[in-house]
Amino acid sequence: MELTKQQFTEDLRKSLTQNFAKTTKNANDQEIYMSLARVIKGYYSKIWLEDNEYKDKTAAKQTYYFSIEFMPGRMLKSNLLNLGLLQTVRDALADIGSDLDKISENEQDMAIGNGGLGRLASCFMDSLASTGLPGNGNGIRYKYGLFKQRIIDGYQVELPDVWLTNGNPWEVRRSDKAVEVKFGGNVWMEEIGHGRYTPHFENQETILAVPYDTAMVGYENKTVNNLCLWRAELPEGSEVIHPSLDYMQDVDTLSAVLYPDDSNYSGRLLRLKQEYFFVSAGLQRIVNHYLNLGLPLPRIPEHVAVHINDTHPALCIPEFMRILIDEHEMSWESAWQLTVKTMSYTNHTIMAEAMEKWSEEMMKSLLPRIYQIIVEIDNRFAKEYIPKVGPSLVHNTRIVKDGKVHMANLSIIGSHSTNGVAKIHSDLLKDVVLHDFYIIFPERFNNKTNGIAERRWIQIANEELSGLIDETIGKSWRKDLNDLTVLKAFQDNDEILNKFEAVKFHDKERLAKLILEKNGITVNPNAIFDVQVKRLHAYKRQLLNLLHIMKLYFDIKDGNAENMVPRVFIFGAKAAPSYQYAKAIIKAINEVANMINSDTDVEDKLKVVFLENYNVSLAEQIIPSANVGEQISLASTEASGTSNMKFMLNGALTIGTLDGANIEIKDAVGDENIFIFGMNKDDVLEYYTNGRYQSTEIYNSNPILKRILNAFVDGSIPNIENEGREIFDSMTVYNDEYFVLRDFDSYVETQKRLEDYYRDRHAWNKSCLLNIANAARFSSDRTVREYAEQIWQINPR
Ligand code: NTF
Repeated sequence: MELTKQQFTEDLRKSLTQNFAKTTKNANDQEIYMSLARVIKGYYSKIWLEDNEYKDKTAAKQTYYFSIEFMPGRMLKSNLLNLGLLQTVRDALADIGSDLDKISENEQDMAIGNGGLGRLASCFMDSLASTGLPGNGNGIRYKYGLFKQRIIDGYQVELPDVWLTNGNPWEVRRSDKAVEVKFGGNVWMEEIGHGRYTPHFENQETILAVPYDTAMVGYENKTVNNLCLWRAELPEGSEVIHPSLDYMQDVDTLSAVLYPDDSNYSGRLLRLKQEYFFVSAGLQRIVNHYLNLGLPLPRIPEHVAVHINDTHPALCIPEFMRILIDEHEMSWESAWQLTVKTMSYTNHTIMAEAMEKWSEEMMKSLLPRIYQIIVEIDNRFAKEYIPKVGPSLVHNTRIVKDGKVHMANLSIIGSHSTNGVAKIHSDLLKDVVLHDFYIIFPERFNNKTNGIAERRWIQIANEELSGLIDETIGKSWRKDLNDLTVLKAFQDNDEILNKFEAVKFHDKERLAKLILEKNGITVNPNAIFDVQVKRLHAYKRQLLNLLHIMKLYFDIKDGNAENMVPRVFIFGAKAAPSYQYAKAIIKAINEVANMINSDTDVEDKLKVVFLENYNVSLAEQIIPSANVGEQISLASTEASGTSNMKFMLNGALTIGTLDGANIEIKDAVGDENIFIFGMNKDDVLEYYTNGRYQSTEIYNSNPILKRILNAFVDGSIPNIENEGREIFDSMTVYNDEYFVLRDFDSYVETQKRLEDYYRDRHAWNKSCLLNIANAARFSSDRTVREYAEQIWQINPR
């Protein structure tokens, strides 16, 4: 939008006076932030209103992306960038003696997600708006986001994330759009003639769902979509009949906390309540809005697509059926057709422990009507498909069995599309994990490789690099990332390559400063910055990284590292609070870090840094400065990964396995520009089928590994008596579930190759440039366009 510095400064002054009775001279940074946010909201709200009117007028089909997690991070710069105001506001603030970066730090990260799944949802929100696609989010407004991590004595300690204390300036509470969501009680069916039934309910608990809307502003266009987050409250009128304390507490806890488990299914009643809560509220609002437009219900799939992001919102399927049948008297057959046409589903993991399976008992007592509908869906599925595909396939794919409701099965049977998030992952779904479904519904399966919102991950996170790209190839890449390919023309131009190297060096200096401030560790910006940032999980194998660090440390101690290129290993990772083993690894990383960083023999050859409280904002500071991104999960276990794409876009080289999107990154950049090691998925599957892996054989026959692992239990690494034992046992007694030892040698060799390559500055810089130049296919703009065309059938404005 068009705006002069003067006009903006005027608006900010007004806002400061109106909201805080302050001037630009005596306001503090928090007050400036709040006032600024309100001014910005004022600017985009006009566009928001206009786009809503446009959407209503055209009644064009819209997508609703249901996700129990979102992780937008800070909104301020993102909104400024997308409105085209970043520079104007930066300059205007500088004129009044303020600094945009500092002001921005007063915004609490909106961290209502765990990791990859939630961040992907937010990248999609940015990309949908920025590609002009009508696509909205639907989720929960948790009072407490993902815990804040402190590291105390090397241990992870969790503190509550009270992100709403100062208020959230971006959200709009819409009380008039509140709906009721009902739980529990009894349901019985009354026959109303012609073989039709109507349900009756008693003793239900009613909770009011109040939506809070946040504008998702498109990049320099006219689109503003909506992220709708629901809060649980006492229903109106409940002050008349005095509610019990238990009930009031129930209402309060429902939308209070995000479950802090990543890739792990909890099975707790409150979680099931949360799932139904945001699903029911979201669908009610969609249907109400649709009917208010005066459109006929049987045509709803022409106007509405509902996406189920992982299985947490799978109750969309029976709830949509309930609304159509019970509230709008539709026949089962018609309702089912509409439901399958409207719904689509993404699977994000093949980890068995992440597969949601609710106990029938729990489902029946919490959601009696929904349970009935699920059973009916299941029975009809069996009746229809046993004659077509035989009893055994149907048995394997049934929704209700062994006393459990299988949510992935429900999601596939009740939708028209099931996709994985990278080629290898989608293939594994078809060939292995969901093979039986694939035989029954081959046309439903497809792949949508993940992507990242380039605006946040380079334009905002790396302004200096963005500026250099502008200088080199012009600015068109900011609108269309495909234009980055023009950079290929400069791959042998040393003058340009040196400029890119200089930007990386500045980024490293900035991170070095942050590391000194936060951890009190001095790191050398000339060292290789080698980064692994992601949730802590055994399958992601942070331990493999740590074992390699120990190897380098012993090399130094033995005097075998004379010519080593100095390295700084940087970690960021939260562990689920109940995940003992992951926490043991955090402790081990921190104790190894202390040991190495304080050992004067090491000098600055090797440093190890664990940055606490990894989140979106910290990622924006860390990723630009990486030389190397670690993507070392066991092949077949990481569905896609998305930090791999962020590193690539910021000119870091990947060291990784043939897993997730690493494979597609390798295809994009070529073998020379990525470091691949270890087993591939077929090697892994082979071990699974023949069961022949014996980690102790490797332990006993590999003296280097033996020495490293022994250090975990013989006191060489101080202060990890219990954790060291747990890790040692996992590698030996418990047979190393994720084949860390099996991939160790290959990893070490590849790290050595990488180090040698780093010495060749021309070759290295060229590879970095080619990573950036080939990053466009990992833009989430590309991903959402594929969803829009192939699954949702929605069109850009
Ligand atoms: C994650 N899954 C996968 O582990 C990542 O590989 C992937 O990049 C992201 O989803 C986004 O697709 C999860 O977070 C969960 F919860 F499904 F395990």
